[in-house]
Amino acid sequence: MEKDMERDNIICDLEEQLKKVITRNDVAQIKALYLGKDGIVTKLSSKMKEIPNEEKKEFGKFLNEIKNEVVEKIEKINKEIEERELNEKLAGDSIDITLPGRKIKRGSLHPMTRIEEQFEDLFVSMGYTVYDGPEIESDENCFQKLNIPKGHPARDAQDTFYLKDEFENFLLRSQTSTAQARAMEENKEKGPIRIVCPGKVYRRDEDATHSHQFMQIEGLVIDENISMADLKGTLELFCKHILGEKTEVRFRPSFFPFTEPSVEVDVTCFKCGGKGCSLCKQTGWIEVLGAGMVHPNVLEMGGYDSKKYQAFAFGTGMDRFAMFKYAIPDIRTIYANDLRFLEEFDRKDVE
Ligand code: 2NL
Repeated sequence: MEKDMERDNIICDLEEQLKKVITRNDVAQIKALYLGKDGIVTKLSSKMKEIPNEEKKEFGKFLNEIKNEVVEKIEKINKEIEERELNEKLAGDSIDITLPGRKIKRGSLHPMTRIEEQFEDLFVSMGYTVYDGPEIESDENCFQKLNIPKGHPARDAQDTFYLKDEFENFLLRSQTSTAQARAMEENKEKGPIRIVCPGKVYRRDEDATHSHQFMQIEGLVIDENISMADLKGTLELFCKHILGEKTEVRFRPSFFPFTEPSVEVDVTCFKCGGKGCSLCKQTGWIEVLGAGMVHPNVLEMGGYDSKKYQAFAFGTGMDRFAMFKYAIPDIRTIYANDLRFLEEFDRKDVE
C-alpha cells in the first residue's frame, strides 16, 4: 500500500515534469533526475540493502516496475519529440510539385546562319558544290576576270576597301564572283562546274538596307547546252523554295558587265501579296536577284572555250532574304550581335 503510493507519487511527478518538455535535451535532464547517479530511482534502489531479506524479492519487483515505467515514459516522449521534429523539418523542406519547372536556356542559330543553311541545302540538293574563297582578293580576280577592266564605270559603284602600299592591288572582295573566277581557273580539265559561293563581301555603302559588309551568295553553272531556260527554271524554283510556293517571279532585262544577256529578278511582294504597299513602294514587286548568261569574255578569261560551253550565273544578298523572311527592318541589326535581337529568333524556329 505504502509502496504503491510511493510509486504513484514518483510517476505522477514524472508525468508532470514531462508535460513541460520541449526538446530532447529537456528529456535528458529529467532522465538524469530519475535514472542518473543521484537520481530518484537510483537512490531508491540503494535502499535495497536496508530491506530485510524476506522482503527483498518484493522490493526488487517494486523497483523494477518503477524503473520500467520511468524508462517507458521517457522513451515515449522522446519518440514523440523525434516525430514532431521530423515533421517540422519535412514541412520546411517541402517541394511544391505544382510549380512550373525551370526553363533550360537554349541557344539558337543566328538568322544569317539559318538563311545560309537553307540556301546551301537547296543548291546541294540540286547537285551544286559549296565553294569558298578568300575575302582579301586581287584586283584581277575581283574585277578584271569578270570583264571589269581598270577604268570601267562599273567599278565606281563597288569601289571598296583597298589595301595599302605594296598590297594596293588587293582589296576586300566586293562580290563572291571572285571565288567563282578561282573555281574556273582551278578546274584544270575545264569541264562542267556547278557551284554556289556564299560569303562576306564589302562595299562602300551604309544605310538601313545597305551595310558596308554583307552576305552574298552567287551561283555558277557551266556546261554544254546551258540556256536562259535553265537559269529561269533554277531561279524560279529557288525563289519559291525560300519565300513560299505562292511567290510569283518575273525577269526584267538589265545590265552586268559579266553577263550577257543580264536580268534582274523580282518576286511578288510577300507583305502585300502584290497589291502594293510601303515595302514594295506600291509596285507589288520586290527585286531579289541579279543574273544572266555568263559573258563569253569571262568564260575565256577563266580558260573555257566559249564556243563549246555556256554558263549562267546569279547573285543575291542573303541579308536581303533574311530581312524579308524574318521581317528585319534594319540590316545593321543583323551584324550588331545584340542578344535582345538574336533572342527574337528563338521563337521563329519553325521552318
Ligand atoms: C547581284 C548581282 C550577279 C553574277 C552575279 C557572275 C559570276 C561569274 C560570272 C558571271 Cl563567275 N556572273 N555572277 C552574275 C549576275 C549577277 O549578282 O545583285 N549581286 C548582289
